[in-house]
Amino acid sequence: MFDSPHRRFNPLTQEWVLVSPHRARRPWQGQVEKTSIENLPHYDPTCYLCPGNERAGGLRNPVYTDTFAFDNDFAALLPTAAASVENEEVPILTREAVDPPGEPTRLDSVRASLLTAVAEHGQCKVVCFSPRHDLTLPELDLPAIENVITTWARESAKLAALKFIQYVQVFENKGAAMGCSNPHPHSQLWAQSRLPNEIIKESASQAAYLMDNGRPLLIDYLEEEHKRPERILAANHHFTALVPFWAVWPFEVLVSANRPCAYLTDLSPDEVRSLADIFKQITTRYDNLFETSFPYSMGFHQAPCDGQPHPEWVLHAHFYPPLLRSATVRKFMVGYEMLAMPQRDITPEAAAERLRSVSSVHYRLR
Ligand code: H2U
Ligand code: ZN
Repeated sequence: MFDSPHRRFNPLTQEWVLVSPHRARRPWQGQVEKTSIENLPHYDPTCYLCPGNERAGGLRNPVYTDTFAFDNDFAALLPTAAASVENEEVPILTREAVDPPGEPTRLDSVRASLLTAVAEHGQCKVVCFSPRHDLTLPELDLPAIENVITTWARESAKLAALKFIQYVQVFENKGAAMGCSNPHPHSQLWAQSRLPNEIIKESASQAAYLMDNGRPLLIDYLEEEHKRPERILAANHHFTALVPFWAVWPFEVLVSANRPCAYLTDLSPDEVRSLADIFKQITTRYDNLFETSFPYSMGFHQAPCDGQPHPEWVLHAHFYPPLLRSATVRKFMVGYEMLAMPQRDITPEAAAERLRSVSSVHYRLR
C-alpha cells in the first residue's frame, strides 16, 4: 500500500498529508540553496549575539560563558503598550486586564463577527546556546546541551509565571534557509496571552484522546511505533525520536517524552540528560545526511500554562527541516500544499532509513 499514492492522518492536528512515493524520482531544475558558510570564527566582532558585543537595540551583551537569555529587542509581542514586565516599577498586566470578566479567553470561542480582532499580549526572549559563535547544537558537548535545555526550562517557567501568559513557545530557527538572521547558535521563546493555532489543535486532540481511551495519545502512539521500529531513529529510557507516520517535511522528526509530562520544568536531571543525548544524536545525523549544517525550525510543544492540570499532554519537540535531496535542494510548500493539503514524495519510512544509515559521529568532528 505504501508504494502507491495514499493519505496519512496526523492525530495531533487532525489533518491529512498526501504521500506520493512513486514521485520521489522526478527531475529538478529549480532553485538550489546556497550551502552554509562552514568556517566561522569562534568570536565575531560584528555579531550582535557574541559576548561583550553591542546588540542592534543598543544594549551590550555581558561577557557570558555558557547560555545567555535576554529580552528580544524587536519583540513580536509586548506585555503592555510600552513597558517591560521585568521592570518592577511598571505595573504588570493581569489576565483580568487582558480578558475583562465575562469576555472569552480563547480564540476558538471568539466568533463574534466576521471581522474579529482581540488583543494579544506577551513577551519574547532570545537564548544563546554558547558564547562560541561557530558551534551549533550537535557540536556542543552533552553537558552544554543539557545546559541549553535547563535554560529553556528556566526561562519558560519565568514567563509562565506571569499571570497573563497562557502559553510559552520555545523554538530555534536554524540556517539561512529558515530565515535565521544570524549563525550564532540561538533560540527564541515567545510567551503569549492566548493559545496559538497549533496548540489549540494539539490540546483538543490530546484531551479528546485521553477522554476516549484513558491514555495519552502520544504514549499510545509511541507504544505502537516501538512494536515495529521502522520509523524510530533513537530512543533511550526517557525519550524517543522518530520520523512520524504522518510527517509532512521530508526529514521531519518528532522527539517525544516516554511518559506524560506537561512542561520542560517537569524533567528530572536524568531526563534532561536523556533529552540532550537524543538531541545530539538527531542533529548530528541531520548534519551528516548532506554533510552540511542542516537547516530546520525546531520547537517544543508544552502544555498551556493556564493553571489547569494537563494529564493529556506529553512534552515533545518537532523538527521541521526544509531540505529534500541535497544540501542545496529544498522542499517547497507551495501550490497544492498551500491550496489543498501537504504532500510528500519520499516516505517517512525511507527518510528514517536514510537518517539511521548515516554516522552518529559529526562529520566535522571526524
Ligand atoms: P532568528 O532566530 O530568526 O534569527 O531571530 C533572531 C531574533 O533576535 C529576532 O527575533 C532578535 C530579533 O528580533 N534580535 C535582538 O533581539 N537583538 C538584536 O540585536 C538583533 C536581533
Ligand atoms: Zn556571535
